[in-house]
Amino acid sequence: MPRMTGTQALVQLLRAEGATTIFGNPGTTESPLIDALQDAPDIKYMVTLQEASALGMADGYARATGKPAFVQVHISVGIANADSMLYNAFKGGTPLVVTAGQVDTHLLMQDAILSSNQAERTRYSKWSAEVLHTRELPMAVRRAFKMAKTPPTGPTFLSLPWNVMDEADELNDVVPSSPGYYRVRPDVQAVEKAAALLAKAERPVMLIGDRIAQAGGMKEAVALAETLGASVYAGSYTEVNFPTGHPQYLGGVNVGWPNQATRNALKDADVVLVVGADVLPAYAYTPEPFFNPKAKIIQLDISQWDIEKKYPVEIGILADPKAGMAELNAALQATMNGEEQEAARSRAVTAGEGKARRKAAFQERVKATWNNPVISPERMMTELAQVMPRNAIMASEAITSGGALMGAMDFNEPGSFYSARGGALGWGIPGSLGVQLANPGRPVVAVVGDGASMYTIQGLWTAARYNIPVVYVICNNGSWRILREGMARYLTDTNRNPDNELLNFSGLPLNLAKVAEGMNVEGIHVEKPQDLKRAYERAFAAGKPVLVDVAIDDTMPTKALQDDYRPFNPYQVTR
Ligand SMILES: Cc1ncc(C[n+]2csc(CCOP(=O)(O)OP(=O)(O)O)c2C)c(N)n1
Ligand SMILES: [Mg+2]
Repeated sequence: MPRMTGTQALVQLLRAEGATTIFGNPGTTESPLIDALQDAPDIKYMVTLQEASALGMADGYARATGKPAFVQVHISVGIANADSMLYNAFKGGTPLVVTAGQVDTHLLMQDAILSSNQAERTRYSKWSAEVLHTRELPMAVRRAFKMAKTPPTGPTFLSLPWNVMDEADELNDVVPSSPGYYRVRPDVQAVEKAAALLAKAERPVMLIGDRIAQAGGMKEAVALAETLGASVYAGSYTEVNFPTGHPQYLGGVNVGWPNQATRNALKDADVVLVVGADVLPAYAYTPEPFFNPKAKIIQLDISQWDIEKKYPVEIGILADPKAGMAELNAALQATMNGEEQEAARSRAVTAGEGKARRKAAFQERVKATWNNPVISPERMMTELAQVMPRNAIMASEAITSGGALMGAMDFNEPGSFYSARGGALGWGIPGSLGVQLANPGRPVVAVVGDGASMYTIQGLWTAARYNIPVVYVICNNGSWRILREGMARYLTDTNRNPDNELLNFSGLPLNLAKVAEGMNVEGIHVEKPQDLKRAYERAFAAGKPVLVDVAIDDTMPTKALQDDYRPFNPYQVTR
């Protein structure tokens, strides 16, 4: 049997798993792997200055490659720093193998400095463990990769004690996880029942989510939606689950603050087909239900947890979304009679008209704000769309400017759009670097809120360190605008002042161009509308990371927000 150290086995396993670009922020407990990489020039370790950046970068890389990415963070406290991005990966289902060093196991009983029960406290993972013996290391690494990539995908965690990495043992199973075969086909009976129900539906709505893109099922989603003539809404759209330019795609439903538009989109549906999505994970409670109580819900997903998690479901179909939608579409085509097909075609036309109205309304808004002295988000995104190369990939953490971004651009190809998910701020700066590393031949543009950028701003240094040519575009509105919008909604129908100065940067806007310069990234600060286009052009021509910091309008449509939303709120009781 070959004799080797834990670290030597880990290096071999990384190669065998194809994880030769890895991410980390090391400390002394991680010395064994850092040292071993001197002898493994084929494994590229991307150094970051903080663990959240390492996780964010790995997240972008894993999503864009479709394979688990390997991350090394520092013992205990490094996990704490990484936790926000680990939460995002866990919620969004990004396959990651996260590791942290651990003190020598002989010190665990002594409560050594920085040590903790790491496997226990890494809760945002599909599986976590501490490796106690060198001989177990291959099994543990293999299992970590296998669990990360098995749908529903997600992060796993291994705690690697120093002595386990240094000790040598006879290791005869240094072999990677097997290729996964995950095209789980649906139950035939469930498909027949769902097809029968959908064929008779008069006002079907399709609610789609990210596990469609993860399964590579965009085309199948389109085919199914077209057969059905359904209006399509995204419950989550952090990857290209459906071409945004398709006439039946009517946009994302606002799941954070359920508003009237969301209710209107869903309330008339008699059958709701949910595919690969968590159904409406709102964070603001409203007592009114989203769906018509008589609506029948069909849920197709590879996540057994999400099927029927909240709402009663007529038919739950546990299957790979791509395979499941293909079989459902075939069954539906075989089931629908001529009249039903005609009705579906006419529904599709109506949906397309609604889509055209939305597009026209956005163009009106672009026109109305074009010559404003302060750049509007609409102009900012429209000019970006005009300048960015056609094959560019978007990585977005645009927050309140995200609506303008989606209005100004279409994303019709799988892999052309990624955005932050899970809810923790800080994905944009490092996540886009991971996307770029996975797509060396294509331009990547990262659109990031000024507030969001600060959670992982040190990622810019990593961009400079490895000359990763992401074009950063900052939506600089001098505030956490979404918090101000949330406050306005919260205080609807009260006399309370929603303009709370804790929620803006108090007249001290960030100059992100200067911050970028401090991290060795070229920064361009833009205030005048007429300077915007040239700044974009310069950034895309640079062939290196550049940050364009765009000062944009932060006017709040308080009344419109309040008109649209009637929350339960404590002040209403005493009014
Ligand atoms: C780690 C973390 N901390 C705080 C929050 C709360 N939060 C959500 S959005 C937001 C503000 C985002 O501001 P910015 O990026 O400037 O976008 P804008 O709302 O101005 O468009 C904050 C602070 C969060 N989601 N995650
Ligand atoms: Mg902001």
